[in-house]
Amino acid sequence: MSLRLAAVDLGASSGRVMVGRVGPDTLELSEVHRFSNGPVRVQGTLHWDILRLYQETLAGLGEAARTGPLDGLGIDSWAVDYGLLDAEGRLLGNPVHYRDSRTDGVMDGVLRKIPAEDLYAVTGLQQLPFNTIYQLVAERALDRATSLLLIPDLLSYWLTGVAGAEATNASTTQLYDVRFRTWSADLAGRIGVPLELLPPLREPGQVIGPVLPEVAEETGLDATTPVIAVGSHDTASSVVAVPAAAGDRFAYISSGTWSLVGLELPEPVLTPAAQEANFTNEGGVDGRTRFLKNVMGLWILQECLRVWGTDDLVQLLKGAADVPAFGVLVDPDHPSFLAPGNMPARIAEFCAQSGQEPPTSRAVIVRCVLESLALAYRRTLRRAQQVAGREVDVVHVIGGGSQNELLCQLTADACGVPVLAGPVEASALGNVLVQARALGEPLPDLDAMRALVRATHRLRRYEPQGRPADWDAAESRVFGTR
Ligand code: LFR
Repeated sequence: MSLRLAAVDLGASSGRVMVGRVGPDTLELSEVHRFSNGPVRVQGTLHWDILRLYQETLAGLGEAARTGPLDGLGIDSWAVDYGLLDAEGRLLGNPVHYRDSRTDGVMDGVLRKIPAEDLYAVTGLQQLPFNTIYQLVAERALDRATSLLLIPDLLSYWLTGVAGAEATNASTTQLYDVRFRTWSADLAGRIGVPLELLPPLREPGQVIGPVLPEVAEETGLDATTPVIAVGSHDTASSVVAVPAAAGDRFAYISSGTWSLVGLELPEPVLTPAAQEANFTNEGGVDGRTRFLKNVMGLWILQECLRVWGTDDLVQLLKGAADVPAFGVLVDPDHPSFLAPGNMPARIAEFCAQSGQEPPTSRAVIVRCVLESLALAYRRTLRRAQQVAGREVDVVHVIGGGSQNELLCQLTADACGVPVLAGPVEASALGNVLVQARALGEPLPDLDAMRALVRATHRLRRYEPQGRPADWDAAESRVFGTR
């Protein structure tokens, strides 16, 4: 016997609906619908096209229903962004994209009123300019809103009519008290957000409700199909699917538009050192802590491809593999790489300002991005281990970036430990695993879920090569001795 479950997994550059089959020895996914996603600029503001995302979700669920009856469905997406609803439950405008410039300078203003130490002591969150707390300070429609729903919660609300806030994603808002696992009334009050705006919290595994009759009619789903809260933050779902064995000393890199680099811990680390290093303590499934940092990720490369008008990554990677190592390097987390735009030009600019010859060929630019990412991974992992007092023997690279062989090899070389790459669709796997448990599949804990991922997915291993001293030299070249 196995369960048939739909995972709706929305990333910043693409979304997909997958049908998963989960049983005692079975964990299979098949993609039934894939669609593009990205910012839409309207009169100077970057939005998400949320109604199209909903429509694509319905289309995907319709495809899924055509493959046979479903036992449940769950939604995960990127974090921090939200829709505001009025008293009748209607959406007040298109959600704003976290890369929009409305938050420029907002963080500094808030930190003058709320000391960074106080924020960290309560939320344990890394400072990113687009955290929900800063978006809300910049929000214009706040006085008309009665409820705030994070993106996956908004879509679940449209599917079921039931509002709520799933905890792993709520933990990314910087309004969530990581110690007591509740909304922070104090922080909300201090930025002028009424607590009533924030809906009741729910845990991954909770059944949200059956799909509405109109949804059943449009998709062909059975009207009793439950929508289940999963780790609705995509990174929380992908960490569920890290194929580590019990007792392994592992780190992970959830590699997509962002690279989320860190450790899984039983408790948050709220020390001054953790704050200083700007590590986040995001909530994981089963109460785990995702102790990690955002590294800019494949975003820079995606934007290069967009500007070059090509999607032939394979050819570009071939070229980059032949470029000599340790040429041009950048700090991928430099704020100039955050907003959409001409990344090749911004890389050239970074090089000019740091006394390097700006790269002209595409191959050199791609090599530069990948080596710079590997360097940032190395630096982040070292800090994570120091600050959390843990050692790591292996790095699991999961998500789309696990298919990038050059990046995986560079990551192993830079970090000086083996990389295990895969699974690619980690978020969707974590999504269906949590649903399966909610519906009674005997997957008592994360170890059991991960054992099933290991037993059913082939991983690729990369051994570290090259000289560690070269990476030391590269690191001090880019970051100084900091
Ligand atoms: C990855 C991710 C990151 C989050 C960023 C913005 O898709 O969810 O975890 O920091 O997107 O929401």
